[in-house]
Amino acid sequence: MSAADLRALAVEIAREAGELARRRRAEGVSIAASKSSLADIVTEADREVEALIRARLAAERPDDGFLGEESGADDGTTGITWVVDPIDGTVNYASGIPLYAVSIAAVQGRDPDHWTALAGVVHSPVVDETFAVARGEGAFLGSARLQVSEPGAAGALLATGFGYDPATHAGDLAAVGRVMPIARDLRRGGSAATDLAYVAAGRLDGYFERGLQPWDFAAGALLVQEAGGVFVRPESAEVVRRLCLAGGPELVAELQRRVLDAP
Ligand code: LIP
Repeated sequence: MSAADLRALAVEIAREAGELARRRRAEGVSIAASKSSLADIVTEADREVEALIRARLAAERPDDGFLGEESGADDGTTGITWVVDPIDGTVNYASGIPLYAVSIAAVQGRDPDHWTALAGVVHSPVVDETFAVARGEGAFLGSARLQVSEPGAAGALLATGFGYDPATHAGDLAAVGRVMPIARDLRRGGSAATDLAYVAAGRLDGYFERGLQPWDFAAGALLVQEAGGVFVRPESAEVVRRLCLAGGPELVAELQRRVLDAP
């Protein structure tokens, strides 16, 4: 199956999963549990949507691997792993804030530092936007080819996020303070996958956040790369909450200097 075929399958499943998520949200959402902290929640819909995605992938690609936020990992035998966040922006979703997305990526390998992303989709059901990508074939929103943007004279429009652990907020806010001198403004949307898709689409100039999970960035990173941008997770002493950076090459280098290399 080509990267384009993997993309087509990811798009088909993501749109179906997004419709289920949207329908369940309209019916009312219940919190199923909290995970790493009280703020890190999972809804019954997260679990149901991931189950749908997993079942559809198992039917179409039974020998591939799977890595999902809610149901964990299974090794396959093909070397291809599907990396899935069924509802990225879970807190938004549970709170009724209409900014969440289904993120599905097909990668060659298992290790986020070494895998090769082949195809991906970030689908936003509320606004019905499907950002799709296949390696070497560009990133698209519908038929529109995506291209990252460069900051204007007023500075960069940036996005970031904060972890679920309150103990990390002071450091994250210090990083915000170090990047604001080059920013025109900052957005904190609550969905990393959506933020990355917006960087690929040129709606945001850049993005930075510590502590993302592979399923948060697997599809969005490839969107950014195929839209002419860079997505990096620089090695540092901070192993658990790795910094993710995305945007045009020059802006990402400046963000890294200000966020990672600063004292
Ligand atoms: C979320 C990310 C967001 C981040 C949150 C959380 P989830 O993913 O998309 O950018 O700030 O802490 O990790 O938990 O909604 O799938």
